Amino acid sequence: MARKTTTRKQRQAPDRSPPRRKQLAAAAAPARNGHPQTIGGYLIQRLQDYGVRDVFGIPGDFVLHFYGLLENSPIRVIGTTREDCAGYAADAYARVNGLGAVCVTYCVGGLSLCNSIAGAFAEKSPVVVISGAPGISERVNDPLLHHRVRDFNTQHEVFQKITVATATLDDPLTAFREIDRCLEAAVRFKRPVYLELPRDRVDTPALYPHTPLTTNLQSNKDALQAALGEATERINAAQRPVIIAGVEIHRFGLREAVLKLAEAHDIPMCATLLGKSVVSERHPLYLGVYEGAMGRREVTEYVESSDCVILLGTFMTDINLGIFTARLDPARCVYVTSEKLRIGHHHFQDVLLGDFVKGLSKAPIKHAAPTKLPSRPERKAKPWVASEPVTSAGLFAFIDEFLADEMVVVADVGDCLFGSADLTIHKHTEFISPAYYTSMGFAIPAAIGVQVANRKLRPLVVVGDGAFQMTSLELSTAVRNKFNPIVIVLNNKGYTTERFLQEGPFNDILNWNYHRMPDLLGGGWGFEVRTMGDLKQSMQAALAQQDAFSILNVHLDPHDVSPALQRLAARMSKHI
Ligand SMILES: Cc1ncc(C[n+]2csc(CCOP(=O)(O)OP(=O)(O)O)c2C)c(N)n1
Ligand SMILES: [Mg+2]
Repeated sequence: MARKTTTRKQRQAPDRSPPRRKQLAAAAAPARNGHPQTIGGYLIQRLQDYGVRDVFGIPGDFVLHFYGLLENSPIRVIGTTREDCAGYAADAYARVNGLGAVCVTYCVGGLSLCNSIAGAFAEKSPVVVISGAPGISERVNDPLLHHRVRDFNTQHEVFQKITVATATLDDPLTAFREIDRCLEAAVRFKRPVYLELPRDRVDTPALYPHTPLTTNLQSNKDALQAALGEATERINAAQRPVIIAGVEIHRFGLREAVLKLAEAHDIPMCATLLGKSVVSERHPLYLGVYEGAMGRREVTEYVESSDCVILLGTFMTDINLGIFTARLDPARCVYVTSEKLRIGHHHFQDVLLGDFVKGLSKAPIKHAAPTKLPSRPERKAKPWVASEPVTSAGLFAFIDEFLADEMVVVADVGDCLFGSADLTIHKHTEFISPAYYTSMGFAIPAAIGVQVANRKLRPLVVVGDGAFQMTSLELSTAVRNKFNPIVIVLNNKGYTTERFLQEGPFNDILNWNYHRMPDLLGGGWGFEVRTMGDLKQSMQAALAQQDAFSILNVHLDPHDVSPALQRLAARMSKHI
């Protein structure tokens, strides 16, 4: 495949002499025109083969040469302010694009990525972590090189715990196959992988021409048939089957198959909080988010009284299940994920999620359409008075009215997550949040990742003041790249979610002038919002500002929370 090796970026690189540029461009390219296939060049080639067009990160001396290669390849490097932010951005990029990548320096960069990559692992988001490392030739006599922690393998060992595959690309005999193996694992398991590239191995040529390896996983035909037969029988025997679609339906590209299954047989559908928006929330068969006692009563009752609950690609997490308040009898469930297939109490092995879901959508299911679906909440926002102070409930009702088709809601952790659970997401895949791992600080860098992946999407970020203080400087990257997220800061003067569980001074934080971030960053538009009238005006202005980010500092009472959080907090306080 011919690959472009000169780009706009080359013209911008000011301090590289022409011969050096040529050398880098050749190394970034695959083997052709007599240039050798190198470890660094092959990695860049394979990333592109998997659809990665952008890599997030911060350089350092152990990865600088590889950065030079990236810069001279068609891949765009998006610099961030911190490595953990690069990880969140790559995670969100992966959720939109299918695969994401982050490239950092040894230990100081890599170890700073751990939390965001752990979140990507927990929530099944495939991110390729590339870390530079000291050269193999530099390690003779075990020197104490800068950034080293314990020994030269420390960082690699840490990442073994939070990724699905790892490799050190130190040997040209194995490096090319290892790249294939790790990238394949990321895509197959939808989890992060780790590749460590010693700096003196970036240009190491292959010992012989390497052809990319891909494996084609297949279900065991008999097991698939038996599972489909049993599931069909159960659904046919049921009076009120219901589907719960989870996050894996999105990750494995099975949305169409689930819709086909639901539509062909008039089976109503719910989503989980982590999988929210996996099916369009405007679909006539869509009931709402199922979250046990935390969710809307009508949805909970419909699901829990169903005689056949078909759980497709859902994680049975505590938050998804309303802190384990869900009452789902396994004997009445068909439960399938990429890791498990259980029908009632029967377990099946070697059946791929995709084969099962697609198979079920074509199965001879015969079942009468449900006579009555639970009513959906009245979508008409309550009339409000311009002078009335903004409340959490009022804010989310207002946002619900404002949501436009091209918007992606990116929710952080805290009341913003629970409040946004009740928003109506117009299309699919338009709700992104760390709803299971729940690490604060995800949303702002994730919004950057969304717009790097697809500039046409406009993130509507809902974030608490506490979470905002963790990673808000990543708005700097929005200014640099002329991105235009609309950021709504729920300024309740502290950690209200925690305040709800246990009051204490540790829940107080400094009240920043969030709306003045644009002064600091030299770009963007800031608005201070106290009343519903302010909210309307500033949202209209923010929507009109297409060329830069907007930030709304929404003052809320420190004890005002969404109804969903009230329900959840009541449950959680029983466990503390
Ligand atoms: C990285 C991280 N640190 C700590 C927590 C624990 N925690 C959960 S919610 C919360 C408070 C969030 O505050 P804020 O972002 O202001 O949202 P609010 O609860 O006020 O809506 C904390 C500290 C966490 N989830 N993630
Ligand atoms: Mg807060």
